Amino acid sequence: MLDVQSLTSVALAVTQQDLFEHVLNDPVLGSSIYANIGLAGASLLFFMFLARNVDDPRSQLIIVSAMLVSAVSISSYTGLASGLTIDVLQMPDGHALEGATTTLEGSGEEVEGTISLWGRYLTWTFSTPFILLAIGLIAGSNVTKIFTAIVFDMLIMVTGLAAALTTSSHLMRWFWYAISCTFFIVVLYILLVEWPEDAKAAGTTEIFNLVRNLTVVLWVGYAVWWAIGNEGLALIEDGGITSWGYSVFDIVAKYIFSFLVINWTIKNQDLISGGSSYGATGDAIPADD
Ligand code: RET
Repeated sequence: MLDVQSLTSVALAVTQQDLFEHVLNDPVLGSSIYANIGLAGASLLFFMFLARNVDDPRSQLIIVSAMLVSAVSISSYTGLASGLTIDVLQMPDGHALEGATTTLEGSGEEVEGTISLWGRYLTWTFSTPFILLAIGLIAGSNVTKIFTAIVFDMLIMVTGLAAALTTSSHLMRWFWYAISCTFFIVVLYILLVEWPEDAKAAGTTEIFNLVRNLTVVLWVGYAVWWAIGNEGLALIEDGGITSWGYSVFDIVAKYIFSFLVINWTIKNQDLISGGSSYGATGDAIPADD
């Protein structure tokens, strides 16, 4: 039998279309997403143009890696824009936004919960490894260190996603956050202690320091922003402003970062080159030059 309570909950269920329209009709939230779809697309085309004449395989690997950051980004922001990878989540007892409501901008309907752009954390799992691969290759690091940095990095993002999606207990949200930060320390150690020595040996210290510093400062910024944004302590309660923070970090950590890497690589192919057969796997290995 259908009672009044279940009727209300049916009426209040947030659909994907509600979320799509919410993004569309909230200028702050919407612009934080649409701007990045445009920027990611434009960067991809621009990087393709810049690198059109590069034929050294190791330089190409660094460039492709940097370009993949934008390729993942356009997919990530499309997920958010379509409402596929966002939700209105009801925060557990003890969270600053426990019992908060959100007005859906499309329908004007008020629903319980706060907006979560959880797709960001999901897709960072696929974009940030390419940032680290590019930095590790520039530093001339070995497979062990690159593998370690990348796997722990992916775990940062997956556990960050778990922190965002856990609604059962406030403590468990922060426990996930603490696990994520612990993995982050591993990545920071590699960036700050291991790779500088490798970069020195490779003669790439200058560009390494530039992109490494940019990365370390911004990545710490993401972690702090999560803690103070609507999903953490909610010092910033608004989902749109929280989202713009990440979007600004993304613009520097992805597109500006990639431009610096690609532009430098194009000009320093001699230094980066591992020979024309670098990475070859078949019998038809061209003669080494
Ligand atoms: C989270 C929350 C949990 C604790 C930590 C985090 C770190 C996130 C970082 C994100 C970097 C994202 C980039 C995206 C570009 O594509 C998940 C926010 C430590 C470091 C560079």
